[in-house]
Amino acid sequence: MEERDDEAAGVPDMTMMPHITEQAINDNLRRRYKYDLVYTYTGSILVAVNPYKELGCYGMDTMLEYRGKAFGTLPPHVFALAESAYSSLRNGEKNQSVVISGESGAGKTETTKLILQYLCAAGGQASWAEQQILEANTVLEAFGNAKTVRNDNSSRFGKFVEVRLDGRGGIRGAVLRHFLLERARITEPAPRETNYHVFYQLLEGTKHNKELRSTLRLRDDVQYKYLRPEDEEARKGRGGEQGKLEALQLALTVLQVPPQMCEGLFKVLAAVLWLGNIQFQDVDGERTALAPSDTEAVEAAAALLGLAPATARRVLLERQINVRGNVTDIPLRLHEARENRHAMARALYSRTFSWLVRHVNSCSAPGRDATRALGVLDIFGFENFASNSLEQLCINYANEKLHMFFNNYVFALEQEIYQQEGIVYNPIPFTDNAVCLELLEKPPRSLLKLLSEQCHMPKGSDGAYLTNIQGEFGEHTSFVKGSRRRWEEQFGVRHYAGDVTYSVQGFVDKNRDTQQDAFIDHLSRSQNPFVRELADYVTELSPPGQDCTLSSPNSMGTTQRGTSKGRPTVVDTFRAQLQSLVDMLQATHVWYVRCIKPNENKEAGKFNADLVLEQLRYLGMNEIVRIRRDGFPVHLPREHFLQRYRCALPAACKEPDISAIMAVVGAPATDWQVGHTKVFMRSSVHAPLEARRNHLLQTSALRIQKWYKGTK
Ligand code: AD9
Ligand code: MG
Repeated sequence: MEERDDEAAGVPDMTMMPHITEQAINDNLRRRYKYDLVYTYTGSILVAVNPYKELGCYGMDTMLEYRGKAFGTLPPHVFALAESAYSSLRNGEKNQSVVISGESGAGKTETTKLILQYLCAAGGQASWAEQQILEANTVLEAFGNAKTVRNDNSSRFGKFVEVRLDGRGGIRGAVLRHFLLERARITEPAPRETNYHVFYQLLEGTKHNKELRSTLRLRDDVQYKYLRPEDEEARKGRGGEQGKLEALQLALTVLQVPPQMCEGLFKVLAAVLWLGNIQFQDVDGERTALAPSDTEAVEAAAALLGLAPATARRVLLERQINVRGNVTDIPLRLHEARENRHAMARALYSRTFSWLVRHVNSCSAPGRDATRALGVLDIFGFENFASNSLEQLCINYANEKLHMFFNNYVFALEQEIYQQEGIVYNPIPFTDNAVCLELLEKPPRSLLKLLSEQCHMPKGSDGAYLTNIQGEFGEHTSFVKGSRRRWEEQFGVRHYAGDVTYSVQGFVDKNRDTQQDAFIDHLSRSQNPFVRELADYVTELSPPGQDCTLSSPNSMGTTQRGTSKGRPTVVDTFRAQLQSLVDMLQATHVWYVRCIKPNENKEAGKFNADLVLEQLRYLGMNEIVRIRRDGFPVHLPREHFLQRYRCALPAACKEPDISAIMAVVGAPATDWQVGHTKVFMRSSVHAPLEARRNHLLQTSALRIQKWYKGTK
């Protein structure tokens, strides 16, 4: 790192820049990045550029430095934001939440961890509840993260962690919600990508624990297909698995998973690996058999799942249909049997993930006195791949929804309040994504609604869905018809972050997500107690706020075609979950962290200005900086303002008065206004007021201490 020249190192708060343009914002971030200054404010919004290296600024000493300090009094840092949210909560203000956004690899998950670490440290002595919150993260990362081309530790699910506190600011527990675990990865990781970390941790860790290895029937000389052993490229950059299994086991212990359940859970993971190795062969075009030379995989999977081998064979080779109460076995064809086995593996894994989340929630459940909440949202960023499916549509829909929420919070509501309060301001236009969101979700007819409708029809198909939406939305400004060549397979959506083309193949099956009921039924009678628990609940269709997963095509081996009218589909559940998330965020004070990815190569010190510009554009940073500069983001009711800052006035001043208080910190008249009921300020006024108040409170506390000692 070069020696720092403060002027060349840009400004710490972009609302202080003399000229606001995309170029100037980009340039400011670049200058700061050069000196490892990865955090920059835009008023109270934190912009974080991924350093891709250890910065050494996250230790306990730094945490202590930020403890109790008002926002803006120290250099920009994620701890300053965490501290502000935490102290607002302690001061009795409304519940707080932090929304972290950015594309894959931008640093959302690392930011989430830093915020949680800060909160756990701020709560004072490390308590059991704090320990559990941090360990829950170890478990979720092992089961929900994987190496992708964009990120070696990519989260393949969204999460909202709500830390609950008591009235004194002590952490009493946490509540976790998760969204859309990517299921295709369990059976088909994309080229150059890996399966979930936990599989590799298990294989590496049991090399040193022969007993566990033999219990799990894992073999050194067997290659597990679900791990893409042939893909050298995928394994590059992996490693560092040593000690991870022990860490995972320790985390499970802290989370009070009983040893018997732990073993059961590992057995399910091993069973998933063996399921991937089962070989089928065609009998006569109609029926399928297991390859006679290779019985080990089936036997191992059956034993690990606690099923009799004959039962396992039956669910692998046949499906059952239920016609008016008469159950008939129908043999599966070769491709059906292969797909059915993948569906089993995905169901087992995603149910295990949901089980873990529920378990974490039950064991770190906050007590009744935990009335305050500070939530952190780490949700998948916008995705646009060479081929996009229903998973991407859901992810991008979530981003549209949060973008709308952000716009509403930062621009629309803000300007509405100015108007109501009679504040003089220059209206700032912003890119509104309401039209796209309407196309996606507005009842009665929208892309998602029509998809669910299609799934309720016994003969519903991807093709019919595509024809429907092309007819319905052909003229919609946010709908892009597929190119003439791919007219029968694709459609596009004009998202706020760019156009995305979706391939419709598999939409209907993924959205129905029907499962082989017979398999689940057998699981409920397994010898493995953990497996019995997995059979107990239906992850996919649980009520909003619980779990939601999305599977790959799975039409085989089911007793049901079509989904009855009343049964919610995957997108129905996801939509309800998102809405409940947004409603909840709406009731809180929201803090924003915008993570930026500086280059595509996961490289430290490299700032690709074009790549950053693209992100700044779709994040609408230009408008954000302007509204934060020209607007008055801090509003306090007059009474509250006077009560809070009257301490800044000399004792002789009998009648507290807003202008007198402002004069004490030398606030220029352009930086604050008094509305009908509230005082409006820029951060440049609010920060020194807070600093002055803190300083006065501290000195008077010291004086009281001295006086008290003197009286003894
Ligand atoms: V994804 O949408 O889950 O694929 P994220 O969550 O946005 O993505 P993540 O937080 O996982 O990205 O960060 C990616 C990598 O960047 C991490 O594994 C670290 O190697 C690196 N990173 C991110 N933030 C920091 C940081 N503050 N300090 C050091 C960081 N390294
Ligand atoms: Mg992540």
